[in-house]
Amino acid sequence: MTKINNLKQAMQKEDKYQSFLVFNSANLTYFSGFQGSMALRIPLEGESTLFVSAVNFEQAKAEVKGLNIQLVKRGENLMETIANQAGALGAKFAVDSLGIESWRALAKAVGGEEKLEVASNLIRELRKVKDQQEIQLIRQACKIADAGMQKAKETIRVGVREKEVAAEAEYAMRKAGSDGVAFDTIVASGFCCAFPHSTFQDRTVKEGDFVMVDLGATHRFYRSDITRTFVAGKGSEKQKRIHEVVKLAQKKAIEHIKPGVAAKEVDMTARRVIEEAGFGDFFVHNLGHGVGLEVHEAPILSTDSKDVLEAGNVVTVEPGIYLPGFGGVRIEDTVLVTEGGAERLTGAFAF
Ligand SMILES: [Mn+2]
Repeated sequence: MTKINNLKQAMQKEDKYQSFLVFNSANLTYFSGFQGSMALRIPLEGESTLFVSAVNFEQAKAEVKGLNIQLVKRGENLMETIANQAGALGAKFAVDSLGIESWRALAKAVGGEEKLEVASNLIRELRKVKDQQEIQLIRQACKIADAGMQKAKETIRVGVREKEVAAEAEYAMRKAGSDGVAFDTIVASGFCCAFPHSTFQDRTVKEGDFVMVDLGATHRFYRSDITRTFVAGKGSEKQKRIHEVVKLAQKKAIEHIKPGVAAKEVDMTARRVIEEAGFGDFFVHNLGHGVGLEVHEAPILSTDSKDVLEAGNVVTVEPGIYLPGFGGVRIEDTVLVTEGGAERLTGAFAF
């Protein structure tokens, strides 16, 4: 229960919370290793309690170690159950995140909104730095994503439909052991590549089209994220030029990564390459984001990020150039920040 102890330490430093009440589903998985609980109470002292409804109770008992497991019966008010279990009605509670109606119900149960404080940042900071086991799971999710990308590459040809490429890639990932996709697979061709998140089209790939493939796998709740942009048939000089610029931007950014470096510096390193090539207006998103239990988490690689990189961070590096009406290129890998720099976790094949 190192993760829980780490949170207790962070709470001790703050010196104002009696308990941390966790509701966010990724945070619940993070601390319990289990998906399907309703809440977790982590008191400063003593055992933590996982609140589970009848539907998942038996599975939780079988799979969760080191936590009290409390059944929340059908019709029972979760917030009142938590408040009763927590006791100590004068105390202050840290909360990670809640919808507005649940927040009101919790406030009522503990005796006032002034007893609640949003402290999701404490958990954000913990989840940013992956331990060895988490890194191993992400590594495996990345390997599976590579298998999917390899299959996408083999499937892309003039005349193929976007959805067929996506289906083959996802099938390959399943066969390689994926628990599911990390997010909806994107296959975008031709002018659609100018939309960074194109999903609704089902174009038939034409000669000379860019084909952008963005996919990821999930392995025991941990995720991966990779993008490649291919050309069907023969590419033009302009296409090659754009692809080279994006590739160079990614390479320079990855070379810049090491512990102690500000995340915004890494974003700016890639952005500078693209600006110098004259495409500055067409890199319309952040350079990258953390990957773990969620496909978008901390740290963030953006121009206004306050994160500073640490060994154990896992981030994407994904520069792109998107030219309206023409198409676009994005190249993305999931990267581990190591003591010495960065290790690419995706991109095992030559694509
Ligand atoms: Mn991404």
